[in-house]
Amino acid sequence: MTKLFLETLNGNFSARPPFWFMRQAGRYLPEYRKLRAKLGGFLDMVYSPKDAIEITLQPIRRYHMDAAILFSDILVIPDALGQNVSFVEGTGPVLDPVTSVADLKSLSVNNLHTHLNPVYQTISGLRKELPDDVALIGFAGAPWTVATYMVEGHGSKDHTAAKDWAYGDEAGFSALIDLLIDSTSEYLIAQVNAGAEALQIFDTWAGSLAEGEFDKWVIAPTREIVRRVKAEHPEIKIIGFPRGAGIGYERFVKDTGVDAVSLDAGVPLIWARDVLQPHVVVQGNMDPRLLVTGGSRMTDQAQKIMSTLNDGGLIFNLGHGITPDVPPAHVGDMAALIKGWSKN
Ligand code: 1CP
Repeated sequence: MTKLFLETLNGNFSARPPFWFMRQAGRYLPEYRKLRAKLGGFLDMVYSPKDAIEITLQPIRRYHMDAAILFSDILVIPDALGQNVSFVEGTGPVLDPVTSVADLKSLSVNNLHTHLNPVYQTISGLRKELPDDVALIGFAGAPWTVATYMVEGHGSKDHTAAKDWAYGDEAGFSALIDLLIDSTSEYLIAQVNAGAEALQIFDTWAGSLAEGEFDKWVIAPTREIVRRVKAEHPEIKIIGFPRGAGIGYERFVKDTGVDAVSLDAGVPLIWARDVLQPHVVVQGNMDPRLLVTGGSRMTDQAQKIMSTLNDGGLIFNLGHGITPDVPPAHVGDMAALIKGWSKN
């Protein structure tokens, strides 16, 4: 059976765009919250193939998106490198910060695949269980974004500690980024070996960097990861998400070698159509708050995205992840709208 999501990535566009939603598995779904309350630790769920498969399938059962995204997290890489990572209820991720080259000595790629083997098992299990027309997306965080968590020790909006290291000791910070390029490339290649059919690289904090720094810490590492993954798997399609990059999106699509780019809600649709779509498939970009709003404000914007961008390559998605306060019924309304959509 053909998979609309992969067809679009391969340049065969359809009357309606394929769709999935970032963070489509998670806390807005009562069945996720129930399982989470029963099972306890977030990372334990990620490293349990049985639970991770179930959580990945939950949104697909309800809405039959065109793609499922592996249930995992971007912070499994620091965890696999040997940094202490935990997820604290109500706080989010907490890590023992690494802030110097000396701290890097405690990290190593030696146990990467042993540690992440459950994730590979989740992927191969999902390939057996997913409906024939649903593609499976593997993912990782981009080096810059993962580094912000590793250096700050938690989520932050301004990334001062990571920037202070990057700007003040470029060689030292490069050693961290190189470690992340190595481990992330290996991890993504192993995901494809296990059965991932496309990959997304999440650079949530790309928009926080000054101009030259964006090229150094976002574009260059992403280009190197894309190069290494494609050297092993030339056919695999890779979606980049340099969130908040502004006009930097144009250099990102031209210089990294990604096949598709995920747009945050701030990217103007006509600019995306004229400047980005000639080079890559675009994905996005409805403001996730509109999924909370619902009704005609939500559906009008979805229609505007599809009528502006669906003459070229479009994967319908949000500009960022679904939040826990989204009513599941609104996600159902969106799924029905997109499945029934055609331009005229
Ligand atoms: O139940 C819980 O309390 C955990 C909530 C949760 C979930 C469901 C976290 C903690 N991670 C995830 C899953 C997840 N994370 C997925 C797979 C599921 C899906 O998309 O359906 C993916 C792709 C991610 C990616 C991720 N994790 C990103 C990049 C995308 C983005 O949203 O910007 C980032 C930045 C993270 C870090 C992270 N993990 C969890 C939280 C709460 C955060 C954000 C911390 C912060 O900066 O405040």
